[in-house]
Amino acid sequence: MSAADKVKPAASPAAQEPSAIAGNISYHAQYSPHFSPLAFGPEQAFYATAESVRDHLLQRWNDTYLHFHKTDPKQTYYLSMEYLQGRALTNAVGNLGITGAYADALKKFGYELEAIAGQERDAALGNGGLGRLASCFLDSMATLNLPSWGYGLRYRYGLFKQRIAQEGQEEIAEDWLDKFSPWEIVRHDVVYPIRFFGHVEISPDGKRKWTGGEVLSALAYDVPIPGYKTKNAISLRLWDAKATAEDFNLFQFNDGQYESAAQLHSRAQQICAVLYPGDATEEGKLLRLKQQYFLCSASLQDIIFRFKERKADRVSGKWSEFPSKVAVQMNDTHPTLAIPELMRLLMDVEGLGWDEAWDVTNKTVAYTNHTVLPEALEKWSQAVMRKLLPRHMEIIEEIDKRFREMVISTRKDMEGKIESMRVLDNNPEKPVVRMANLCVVAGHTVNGVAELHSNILKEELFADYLSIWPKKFQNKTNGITPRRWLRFCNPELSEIVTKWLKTDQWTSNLDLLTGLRKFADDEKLHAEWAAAKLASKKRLAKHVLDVTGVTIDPNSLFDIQIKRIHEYKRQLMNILGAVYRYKKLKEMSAADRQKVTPRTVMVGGKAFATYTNAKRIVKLVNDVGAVVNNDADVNKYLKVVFIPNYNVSVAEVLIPGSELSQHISTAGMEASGTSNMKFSLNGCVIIGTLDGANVEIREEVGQDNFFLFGAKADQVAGLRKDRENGLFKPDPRFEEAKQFIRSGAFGTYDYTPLLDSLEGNTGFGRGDYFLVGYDFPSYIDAQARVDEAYKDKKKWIKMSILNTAGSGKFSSDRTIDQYAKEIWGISACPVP
Ligand code: GPK
Repeated sequence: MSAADKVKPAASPAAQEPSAIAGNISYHAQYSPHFSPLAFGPEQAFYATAESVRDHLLQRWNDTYLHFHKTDPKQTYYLSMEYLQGRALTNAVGNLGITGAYADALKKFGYELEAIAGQERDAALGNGGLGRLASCFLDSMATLNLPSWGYGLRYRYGLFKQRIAQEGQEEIAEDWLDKFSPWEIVRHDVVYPIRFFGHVEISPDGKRKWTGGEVLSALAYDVPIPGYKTKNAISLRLWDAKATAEDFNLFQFNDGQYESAAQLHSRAQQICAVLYPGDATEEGKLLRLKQQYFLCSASLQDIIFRFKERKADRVSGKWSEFPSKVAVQMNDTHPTLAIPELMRLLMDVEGLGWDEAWDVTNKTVAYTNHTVLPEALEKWSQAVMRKLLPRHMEIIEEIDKRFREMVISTRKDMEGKIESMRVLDNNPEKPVVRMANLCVVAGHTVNGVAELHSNILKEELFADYLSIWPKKFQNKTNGITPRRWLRFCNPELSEIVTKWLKTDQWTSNLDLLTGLRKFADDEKLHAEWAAAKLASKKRLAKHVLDVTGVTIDPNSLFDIQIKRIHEYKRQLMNILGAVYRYKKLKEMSAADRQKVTPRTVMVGGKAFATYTNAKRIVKLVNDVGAVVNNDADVNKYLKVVFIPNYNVSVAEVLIPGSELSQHISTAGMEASGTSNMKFSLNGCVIIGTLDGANVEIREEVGQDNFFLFGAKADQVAGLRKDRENGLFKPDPRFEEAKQFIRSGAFGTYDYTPLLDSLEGNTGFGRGDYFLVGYDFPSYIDAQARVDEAYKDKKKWIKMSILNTAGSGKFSSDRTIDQYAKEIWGISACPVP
């Protein structure tokens, strides 16, 4: 049926009333010609609705841009290679306060808003925590009215889709742009040249100029980001790579040389083709470095353009003013090239001397570290860097030289440390640029993402720099947006919170949640709380049935671990625990089984395509599930489910329905974790180690409301030594669980290499680097305490309430407010 059959189209952008909104949706269905006019199924309804909502966003975006332009405040630019935006429709209408009006409008076409919102594809331009953090930060920046923008890349294919087949995980190209994204606005007037390769020319007066090579164009796409209950909407500006008509060789084409005629066009397409191209090959490494430079160069050219645009007299200088108008935050080391690129633009294009350019750069850029895992600290081959970015390599060499000279002349005592602190590692076998060191040397501030992690940075990873720059190092404990992660994803619980707090202000002032503490024993609240949880559990169970075909019991304890699959996150310990539980259930009498707390263990997450052990873990969870779930003796008491294709919108279903969630990394290895905050906020109790933000969550919710186990961060090094020296005596339960898998109880797949990784340094053993063996007994004991606690319904609900009540600190509004005040020096600039 055509949209026009139901509602007369009306071009009324930013309409507020349901009937006017319906007219506008109808208008978009017919005059934004993406589909033929007669079709108006749920999919077409989604696109037309989104375009109608976009009208609201655009109006705000324009007003905000103009307001920032006139007020000329200091502005933050968040540079990130990743954003995990997920779906946008529910969030947009929710933040704009027009959910009800859009729901009513869609009813006129016979549609439910929720179902239409479910049509949207996730924008998955990120891998995991770091990317989702960037997206939560954008929401908070807009909500706090901060002059701030995000910059990223417009990947054609975002994070792969995961399919579970007989052999385990399969990766399929993701398709968020297969039709189109209704949220992005292409800016044909925002285009910058980006050079690769070439060489440096030196003019007679000594000036250096990078020239030659190949030049592509960066084209801007803006995704408007609305704040919650504010007129401000900021921008996520995503760059796409383009070649021009001039780059197209018509002569070659007419000569039948089709591929070489469009060579530059195809190179441009490669740049933003995929998020995180495999970098096992030299080509892959080069492409990844190109992506990073592309983001940094386009963003900085744009930032400088805007700096000049806002005041006419800046066209010819005033560079000392730059750091009072611009803050650049580098989200991990991926955008480190912002440092040499800003230096290059200031010196080679704007004509500043080294000292002045260095001063401006240093006062402008700051760096967030998200991991201490050595393999994740980026190091780029000097040869590759010199070939792709010859001028930047010169600048990096000069930064390195000046840093060494500074230390030698001012800090004799540090001389022995210089080699490891330098930006360049000139090891003749493999000379590299150490990106983290470059960030520390060049940035004005370095921050970790949770107290424990920031302390490890100061005491270990960056300890040597601390004595040179004691004030450079800070902590900014991560946070999550309470809009997406409670208000919109869990409407049942949100309503209860609003009702008992007698206000919905908690949505933007999350500390108000502490007001729930005084009702933690109230039976009426308990009843409402339990009913909301059950509703969410049923929704979750339906999702599980839809995507796996497995029926799970909403009255069992829902136990969830969802995150990227990584050995340090120890999904393997979780599944060994489930295997141990299964074995004990099998051994029990039927009468004893009836006393057991029924449990549904759910694990979800993607393994990096070439990470073999992570993929084996995915396979193991699936294999264990296939046996356990079909075992009629025990499947009333235990189910094990692998949730395929974990992403933001799946998390929005899983987290509200969770009762226990596992955050069980080896202490000291998870920088923060952010899903732990989302679970706790939704009244889910955590079983976890003293790692990352778990430490602070436990402090906030109270230690009685957190199931703690495992070694502490400061024990880990000693325990690894013990293990190496044969001093570790494994618990029989650990041996039993491994042996059960080795016996073939879960099929014929060879899990030997995976299980051997948990053995000592003998034979194939990798020494159990992640200390699963050491922590396993205390993990099993903690799980037994969970079972007992769950039997006492009152006690459990109280724990659940106290988790929500203690989550106020973990709002990304708090985190961003701290960044704004303590790192960026920016303040709110609300559109009047
Ligand atoms: C850290 F280094 C990285 C990375 O490349 N990707 C990523 O998602 C995560 N992270 C940490 O592992 C989490 O502990 C942390 O909460 C998250 O970044 C955000 O800080």
